[in-house]
Amino acid sequence: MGRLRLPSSWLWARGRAVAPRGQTDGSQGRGGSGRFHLVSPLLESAALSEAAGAKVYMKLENVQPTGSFKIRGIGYLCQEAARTGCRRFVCSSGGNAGLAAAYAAGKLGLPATVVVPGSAGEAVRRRLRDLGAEVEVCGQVWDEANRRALELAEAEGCMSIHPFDHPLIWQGHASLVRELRDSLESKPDAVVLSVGGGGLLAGVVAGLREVGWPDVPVLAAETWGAHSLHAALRAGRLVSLPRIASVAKSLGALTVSARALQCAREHPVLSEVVEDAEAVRAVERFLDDERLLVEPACGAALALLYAGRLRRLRGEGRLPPALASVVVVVCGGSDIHAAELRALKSRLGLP
Ligand code: PLV
Repeated sequence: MGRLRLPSSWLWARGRAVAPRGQTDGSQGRGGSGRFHLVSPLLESAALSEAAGAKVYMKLENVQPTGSFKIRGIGYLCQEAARTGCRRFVCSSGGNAGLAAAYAAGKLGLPATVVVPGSAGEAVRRRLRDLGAEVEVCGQVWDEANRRALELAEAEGCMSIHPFDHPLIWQGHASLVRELRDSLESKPDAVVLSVGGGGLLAGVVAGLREVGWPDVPVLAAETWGAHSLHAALRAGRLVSLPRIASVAKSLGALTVSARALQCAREHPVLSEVVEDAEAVRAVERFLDDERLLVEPACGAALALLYAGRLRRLRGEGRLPPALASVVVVVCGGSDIHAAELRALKSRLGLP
């Protein structure tokens, strides 16, 4: 069966997948199985607002089942795959997409194999097994694990659940923007998020168009060493990084998806790259400010606010001089704990 293809009954309209009448996009729940993600909290952060010089709302995706936004799109893709006859999921993942796939598989009563690179921490591997998934470790970076997952997915009844590159994943992630529309009084002046392979970016851009906010700029954060979107934008085409040289392992896709690059061309997307140290400092500061522990992958987006990038972009005229409100997607991540944060700080020579 191999890689899941978009069911032919789905339409592709203005860059987004549209379910035919009678099907839903995962937001409302379907066929008794319901959606797997929560409507996540949207909270104002005094500390981030102070740092950014604008009112900052946090979209708290770290409280989703399995600890990240991934369950939105992956949960939806898995539901659709099960509906179209899939009997086993095979997911390659830096960790969080695999956790979402394992969780969705459990809900759907189907087995899952998750292939992770050696860089995925032992705690994540254990959590995957606790969720009932078979775990295979292959290669050092996600791209190598992905090649192995595609091989495994060739088996009868298996489907490959890609961590970021599928229209149904983007459609599922777009639910995040529909929730923003439902809870904010007016549209935000910018959305800040992290980019790995670009699934979250593609989903948020799809959602912004869908709710009639096509002019809201997206600040796309990456770390140096995992800056595949930035490199592609600079080159004007998709390029592969030679290796992943960042502690933000969940952002570690050597090549960003074609859809992410296309989004950055069709939508106002400002690509910003931070140092690992800035991302890790942001993780620690966020823990102190909001008492929430997130991965460096998420720290990259927070760092744009803490390190004054928003102020700089306004100064450069790349964002309007006065911003009423900004939303930061607190994408979360499970591959972090207190000892890991201490280890990261010591590795980066941070006090
Ligand atoms: N992580 C993917 C890809 O890893 C995974 O397999 O879990 N923030 C967190 C906490 C993430 O886990 C990820 C993706 C991202 C941000 C970036 O999301 P994307 O890939 O949709 O841009 C290699």
